[in-house]
Amino acid sequence: MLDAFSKAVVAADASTNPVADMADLKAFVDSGNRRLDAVNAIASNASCMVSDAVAGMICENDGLIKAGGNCYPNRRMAACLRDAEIILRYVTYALLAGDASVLDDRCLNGLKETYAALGVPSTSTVRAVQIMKAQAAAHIKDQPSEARAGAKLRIMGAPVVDDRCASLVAEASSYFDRVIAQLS
Ligand SMILES: CCC1=C(C)/C(=C/C2=NC(=C\c3[nH]c(/C=C4\NC(=O)[C@H](C)[C@H]4CC)c(C)c3CCC(=O)O)/C(CCC(=O)O)=C2C)NC1=O
Repeated sequence: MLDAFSKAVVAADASTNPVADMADLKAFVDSGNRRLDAVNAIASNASCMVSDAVAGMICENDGLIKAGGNCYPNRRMAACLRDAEIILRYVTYALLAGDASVLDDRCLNGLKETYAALGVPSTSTVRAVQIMKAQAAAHIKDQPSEARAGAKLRIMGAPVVDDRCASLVAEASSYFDRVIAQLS
């Protein structure tokens, strides 16, 4: 598992050079508090995000909870909610570390094959991940939609700067895209 610092050291070592991209590391340190706010925005809303994403996935395809569907019976429904929670958790780890390797190595490695073996429909999982990607962007920007959240609307109130944290939204989105690419 790597993070922004260890990755720079590994890259420098591989080319037997001193660590070169100090500008990138400085930017990582400078944005540290914003990064922690972004991680907190996701982690603090995780159970709501997961249940909403899986419910949305099922609303769009209710065959999943009928006999023969992969969220039927309750044992599989529980496994599905757990998997969505696992994926979201590893995305937040990657965002915290500023590096995707923890997500790749400990969550995505072999997941597509596991799903194929168990008959878990990857297209449906991808749909739930797409919903979590949109939710995460809204929470990092601290602009959850009133229309979608209803009574559960929750504003974190952390300061949001620079185009509503566009770079952290883009980085988090890239980790969700990694999950989607791996399962597609
Ligand atoms: C740490 C990383 C890690 C991951 C990622 C992980 C995933 C994972 N998901 C599994 C099962 C499963 N995953 C799902 C998920 C779904 N079914 C659907 O229809 C939806 C599309 C989707 C939810 C979005 C289901 C239903 C099962 C159980 C399948 C079965 O037993 O038939 C299994 C098989 C073993 C088990 O049931 O616990 C693994 C290993 N386990 C891990 O340790």
